Amino acid sequence: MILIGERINGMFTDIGKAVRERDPAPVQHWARAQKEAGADYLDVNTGPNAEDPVEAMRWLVETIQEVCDLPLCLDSTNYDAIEAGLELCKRPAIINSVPVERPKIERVFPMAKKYNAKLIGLTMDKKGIPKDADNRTALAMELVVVASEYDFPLEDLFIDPLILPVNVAQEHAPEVLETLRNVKTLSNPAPKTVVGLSNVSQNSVNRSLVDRTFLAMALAAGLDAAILNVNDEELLDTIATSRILLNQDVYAESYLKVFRSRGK
Ligand code: THG
Repeated sequence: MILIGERINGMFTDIGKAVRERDPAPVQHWARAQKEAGADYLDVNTGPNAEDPVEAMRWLVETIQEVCDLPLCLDSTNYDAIEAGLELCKRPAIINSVPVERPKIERVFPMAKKYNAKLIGLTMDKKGIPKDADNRTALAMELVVVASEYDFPLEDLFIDPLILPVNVAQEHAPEVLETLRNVKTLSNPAPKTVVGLSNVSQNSVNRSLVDRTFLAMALAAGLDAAILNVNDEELLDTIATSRILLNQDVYAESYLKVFRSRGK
């Protein structure tokens, strides 16, 4: 599975402050720590309160790339900020994200092709996030059709069925799992799937347990990638164990150790 480290996000107090004060230390600390933990990509989000999101994104990308060579997942609703980040990225990035809304689609798909970026498409439109799997799947299908229109490779499209906090939107969780299963039947090749895992446990108790239980279920439903807390060791052990139980890795008594040494 593709691990996208969630930690460089202005939603976290230390990163929000670092962005405001242009202090590289916390950003570079988390870039190194997430790479060390086994991240494949780093999510980069200036946070909701960045004064000038375009300049903040430029600063984050440059600050990260000074100490870390991982590819980046540029996370913003501001496409000028995403494009400013793409211009600086040394390695092909992931654009995070685009909903099913025409003007946004028309801006983002050509941008993804120009910068050879992968793209996360959200199962939401102007009306918001549908409650049930059928309507989420219908929006995923629209994204697949759009990708074909733009001649965008389906294996570079990640469908995000948008998991919500279980304490306030419990009925969404099984619908997200069903959507993950459905997406794999939409086309050949099928698009990939991704979730922002920590959403599920926001404001709930025992967050790590909620995260890793949902992740095991999502992996069984075919999940390919997640934006997640790569520094949660039990979460990574759950991925390794799920891979064994889904017969995706060969069982060995040392399987946890083998998984944790990936990429090092
Ligand atoms: N889909 C896509 N992108 C996403 C999301 C998604 N990007 C953002 C988010 N959701 C995924 N990243 C996070 C990062 C942090 C948290 C949740 C999801 C989080 N933060 C603490 C909190 O709110 O409790 C911050 C507080 C703190 O500890 O300082 O939980 O779904 N495509």
